[in-house]
Amino acid sequence: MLPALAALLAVLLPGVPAWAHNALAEANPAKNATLKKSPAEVKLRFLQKLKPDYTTITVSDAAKAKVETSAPKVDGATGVVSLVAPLANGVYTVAYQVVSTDGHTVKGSYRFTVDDPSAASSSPVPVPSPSEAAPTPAAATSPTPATAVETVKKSEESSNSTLYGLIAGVVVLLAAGAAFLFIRRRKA
Ligand SMILES: [Cu+2]
Repeated sequence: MLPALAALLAVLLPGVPAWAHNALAEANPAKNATLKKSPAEVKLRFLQKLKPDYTTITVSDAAKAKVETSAPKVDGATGVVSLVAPLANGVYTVAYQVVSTDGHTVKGSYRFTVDDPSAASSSPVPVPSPSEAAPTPAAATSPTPATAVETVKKSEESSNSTLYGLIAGVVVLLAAGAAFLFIRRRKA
C-alpha cells in the first residue's frame, strides 16, 4: 500500500522530486542471515551513489559493543567495511547512515548471526554442575539477543513513522489545495 501511495503522490505532484531518499538495496551478510562462519567484510549496496565522507557503516555485537572494522570504502553506490578480526558466534547488528541526493540523512540497521559449529560461542553455555542442574536452564538462555531484536525493531518503527508523517502531511496539503480550488471555482 505504501509504495502505491508513494507512486500516486509522485504522479500527482510532478514538481516534487519523486522519492529522493536513498535506501539499502542489497546487503552481505544479508538481513537476518545465519552464517556458518564469520564474514570477512560487510558490503552494502544502495539505490543511489554514496557520498564517501557522509557514509558510516558500523557493526556491533549483542552487548552493543562496536566491532573493529576498517573505514568504509565507497565505490559508487556500494560501501564496504572489512572486519579486523573474525567474529565470534553471536548476533550482530549492522548500522548504516548515508546521505541522499536531496541532502537528507538516511539511517537503518539490521541483524545477522554468526553460528560457526566449529567455533566456541562468545557466550558459552555453562555446563551445569549436578548441584545447580535445575535452575541453570532458564538462566543459560541469555536475554541479550532479544534485546538486540527489540532495538532493531524500534529503529525501523521510528523511520517508518517519519515516513507516514511525511505522507500524511502531503495528503493534508493536497486536500487543502483541492478544497481551495473548489471554493474559488464556485465563487467565479
Ligand atoms: Cu529528503
